[in-house]
Amino acid sequence: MKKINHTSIQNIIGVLMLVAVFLAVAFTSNSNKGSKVVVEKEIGLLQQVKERGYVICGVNANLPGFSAQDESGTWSGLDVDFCKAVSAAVFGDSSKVEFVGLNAAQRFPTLASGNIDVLARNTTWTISRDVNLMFEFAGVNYYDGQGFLIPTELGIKSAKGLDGAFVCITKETTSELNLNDYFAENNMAYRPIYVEGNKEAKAKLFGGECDVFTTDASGLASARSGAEDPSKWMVLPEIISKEPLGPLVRQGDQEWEDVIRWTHFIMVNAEEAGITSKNVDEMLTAKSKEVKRILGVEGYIGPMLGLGMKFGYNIIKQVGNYGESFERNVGPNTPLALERGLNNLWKNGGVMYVPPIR
Ligand SMILES: N[C@@H](CCC(=O)N[C@@H](CS)C(=O)NCC(=O)O)C(=O)O
Repeated sequence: MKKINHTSIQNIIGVLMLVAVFLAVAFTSNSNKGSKVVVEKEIGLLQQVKERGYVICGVNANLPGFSAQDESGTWSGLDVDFCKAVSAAVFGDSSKVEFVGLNAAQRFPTLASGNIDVLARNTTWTISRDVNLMFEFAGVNYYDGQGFLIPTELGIKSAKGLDGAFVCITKETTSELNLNDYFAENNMAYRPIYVEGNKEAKAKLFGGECDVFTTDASGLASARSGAEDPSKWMVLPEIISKEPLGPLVRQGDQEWEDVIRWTHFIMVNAEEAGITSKNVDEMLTAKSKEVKRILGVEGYIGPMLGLGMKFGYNIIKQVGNYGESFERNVGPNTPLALERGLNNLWKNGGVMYVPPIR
């Protein structure tokens, strides 16, 4: 992980802006009575990101399918694609991203401190994170739920058979809270084995130190795909929670929040409209008005967001639509082998339904 310290630069910019605003107000109110009051507008994060030349995206350091690095240091995954899409939207170039790998405990302090611009790290949208921690979730890029992964030879068929089990659990996650609730509600006990992340959980589960690993079902699929023989591991049928995972930003910068939100929405809308990375150039001349708006051929969608006319085109051309990203990273033909399920478009039986580009 790269060490970064953007906070001090941001702090200096922040102080300079406050001084500018103060001087503008003081000057106009003391010596310019009767004339127009000019107050400098605070520079938002979108402008800061543009000036910096790249976006800083907090991701999971080690969750293949969602975000992970290969031996050469190249990042890939559904969340990584989202960061690239933001970069394509802002810069017309999906490569202008600095990835910061974060574990569960690091993610919120890092976002709050301003060291990252956006967090796209299999993070569940909950009321306490939204309201109490003062973040804003921009949407849901993966509808998930919590499950249990066990060695097939344990012979258990239901989570109700886990009374007394040694459970591998990641600290500072919704998984930890749900686990407590589920066992208490079912009058069962468990012995927690706390882990920092997937890597440790896999080592402890595959090494026999815990009987079961519990987390988001997508995380279980990712862990299982890393086993020497995945067929020796099974996911129990119970899904004990709702885990809507999505990107989030700090509260208070609506312009930036909108860029993040509509980056996701445009990827889903593109899938709905049948625009892919392969056919996007042909689609530029399609008759559909919706397609024209998504690709910036008609309308004024990009500039409304502080982006270029072609921001949608750039996202789809360089990263693809939501379905393409799903298939490439976590779908049936990947080691995670996840079905679209809830993440299918609403038209196809799922709950992926986003506001229109209009
Ligand atoms: N979605 C849950 C769980 C997120 C989470 O951190 N899950 C663990 C288990 S899959 C993880 O991502 N581990 C990867 C790692 O840090 O190595 C939340 O937002 O609290």
